[in-house]
Amino acid sequence: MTPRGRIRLRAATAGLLLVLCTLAACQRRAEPAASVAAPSASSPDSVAGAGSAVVDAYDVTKMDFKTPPAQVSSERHAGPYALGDALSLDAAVKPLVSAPVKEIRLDTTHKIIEIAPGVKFSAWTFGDQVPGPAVRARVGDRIKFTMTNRSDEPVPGLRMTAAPMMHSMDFHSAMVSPQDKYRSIAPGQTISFEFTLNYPGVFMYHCGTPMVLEHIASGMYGMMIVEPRAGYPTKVDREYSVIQSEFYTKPDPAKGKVDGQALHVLDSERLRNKSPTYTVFNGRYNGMVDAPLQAKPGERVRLFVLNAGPSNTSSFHVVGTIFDRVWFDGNPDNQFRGMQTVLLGSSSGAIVEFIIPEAGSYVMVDHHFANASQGAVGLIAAGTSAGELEHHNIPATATPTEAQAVAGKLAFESKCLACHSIGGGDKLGPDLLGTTRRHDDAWLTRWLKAPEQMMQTDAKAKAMLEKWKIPMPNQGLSDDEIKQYIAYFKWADQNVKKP
Ligand code: HEC
Ligand SMILES: [Cu+2]
Repeated sequence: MTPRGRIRLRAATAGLLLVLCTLAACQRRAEPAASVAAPSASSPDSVAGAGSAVVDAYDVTKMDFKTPPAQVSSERHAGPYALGDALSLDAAVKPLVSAPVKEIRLDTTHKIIEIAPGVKFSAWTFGDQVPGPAVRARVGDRIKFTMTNRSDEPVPGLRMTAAPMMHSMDFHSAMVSPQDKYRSIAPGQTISFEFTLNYPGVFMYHCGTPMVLEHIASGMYGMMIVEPRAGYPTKVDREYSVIQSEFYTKPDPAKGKVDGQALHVLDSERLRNKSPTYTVFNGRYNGMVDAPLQAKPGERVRLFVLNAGPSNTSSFHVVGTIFDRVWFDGNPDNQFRGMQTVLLGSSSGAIVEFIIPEAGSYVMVDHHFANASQGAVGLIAAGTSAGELEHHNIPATATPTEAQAVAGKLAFESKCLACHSIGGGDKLGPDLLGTTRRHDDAWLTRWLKAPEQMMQTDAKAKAMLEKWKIPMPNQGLSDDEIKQYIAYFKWADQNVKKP
């Protein structure tokens, strides 16, 4: 075939494809819930032009991209760090406020937060909290945003603080010039800008000042929920936000202390190696284990999930249920049904909805279990106190709520279940129910640290080996892990009844 012939053939194929695509689009257009690829701004939507009555939610010619230049002033705001009735300060997401203009203020601060019990971390924040407050709005709403850089205000109760510095705000829900709206402002300055929300989603916002990695890892992120113009197609009983993020910490080299506890600062070595010390939900190690989200059996729960990163991926899962719907990036047009997990890269979001099938304590985890073991665990407590529960995988074992014990239970289920049960009878090794009555903490610690040594030196251990014949292998446990196992065993000895 001549080159010219080839081109002609290609043109014909393209034409055919175009016709097919248009037909397919027309067909899809007949279903109101379905979506159609957005036309480019330069070529108007040919399908809508053909007289279709259904409105295209993605008609870019109807979107609003007009926004005046950002205003920067040296006015310093002195009131609350976060303002606006579209904001939710904790995991319970408030209902949508109907006003089409949403004024929000998120000031930046430098603050000491507690990531885990006793781990005080020198953080940078939006709205004086990590994560920053969740913003809730809907497509078509106008966001009027203001932020004062208050990073130079002294941290209460602490003489030494992180040096004041430039900060900025980058909303993934906006379509604006980054050089104008996302510019960095100095301590004491205030920036204001506005924009209209054109796409629904669960969007990240974060500081965009270089090194962005450090600003996000220090706590400068949050979620903006943008509902579709007509709201969500489902009705739910509960709505919560869950933000996963990583912390990279080391004890302060200057040996700073807060309330008598060691101050922790950003570890830039770990940060570059993507090797966090904590991976958490809503800013705290096992945070929602200590304060579970509430729901009732039979209820439908909607979680707004965001992986703020900065660098790792989340495989979000809820033990005990299946996601009836997953709206990837929080847009109902990106729908999956019957999902077990949702994979979220850094800054990806999702809405997941599910039914609570029966009374229980449903465990939210990053199913990358190395991440879960760093604190990305939470509970949805549904209709029963945790102590009365039975775990589905292990009969007669309830779920504790205290953080150490929960971590111990998770670790037990992954490392010890092959040879032990708790209250379920002997396996290769003894049933461990009652082990904290048979042995004190010091003995258990020594045993878990080095069973092979104990079997040579300790009389009790020698007797056990004689009875059980096979020696328990050294499990290579760290001191922290050993504390968690013992916390779990103690909890079990108080809460699990002998069957
Ligand atoms: C390969 C099998 C095996 C695995 C895996 C194992 N153990 Fe053991 N464990 C034993 C055996 C067998 C004994 C009894 C002593 C002996 O013979 O070594 C024992 C004894 C114990 C005891 C003392 C029992 C008592 O109450 O008197 C504790 C506590 C214990 N194991 C904890 C653990 C923990 C925690 C893990 C997981 C991190 C674990 N074991 C993993 C086999 C195992
Ligand atoms: Cu910043």
